[in-house]
Amino acid sequence: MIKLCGFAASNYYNKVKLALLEKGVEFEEQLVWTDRSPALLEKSPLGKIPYLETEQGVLIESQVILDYIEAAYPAHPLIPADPAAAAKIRELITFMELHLELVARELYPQAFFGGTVSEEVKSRAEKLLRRNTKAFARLAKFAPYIGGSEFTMADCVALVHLPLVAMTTKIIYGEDMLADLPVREYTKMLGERPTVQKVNADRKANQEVMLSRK
Ligand SMILES: N[C@@H](CCC(=O)N[C@@H](CS)C(=O)NCC(=O)O)C(=O)O
Repeated sequence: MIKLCGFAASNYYNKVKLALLEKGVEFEEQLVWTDRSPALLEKSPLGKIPYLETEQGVLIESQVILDYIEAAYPAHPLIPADPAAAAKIRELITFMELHLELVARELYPQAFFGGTVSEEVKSRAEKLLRRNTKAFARLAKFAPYIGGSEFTMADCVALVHLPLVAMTTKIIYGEDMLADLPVREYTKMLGERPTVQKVNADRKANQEVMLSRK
């Protein structure tokens, strides 16, 4: 059986977990912290999670993992069959990860982990996030799902990243840069799905464990 490795406080871990739950794929979970141990680097060369253990070997990078899962388990598709519609879903995913999450990630040490981030980094991220959140507002549909009328892989991504980006900008700049978008309503709507409830409950439990380790 495939094994999802990492920890449930991670947005990238939960993106994969939600997709597996939505598709009804059987999987195990293994708790792995990012400790840079040789054992971890053996599986995931950058020491990042999630990674997926399959019968054919280990896969890293959450989007690669989702694409593998989609191809290996075609039931309950999370990507439209039509190539153009599928590309629009992937466009949203790439946009959220490259232009929102990865930029906001620079700020997480100060926003969530008691560290500090230089003024230079904050100011560069602010410029990018102001521009990128405006652009995202033109792409995202919220109708009611992020890419339109169907739940897709892009929702597995939006659900885990958008609230984090909103919270980070609020903490660091005193302003939720996604406030003009219906992120809260969207998150609430998705929160009615049993799969999302499971992901959220596991995330909260793991966050407590994470805090107690410090
Ligand atoms: N591009 C990677 C990002 C994964 C990632 O950044 N994971 C974080 C946890 S949310 C991590 O492992 N951080 C530890 C580190 O970078 O050393 C993916 O999509 O899987």
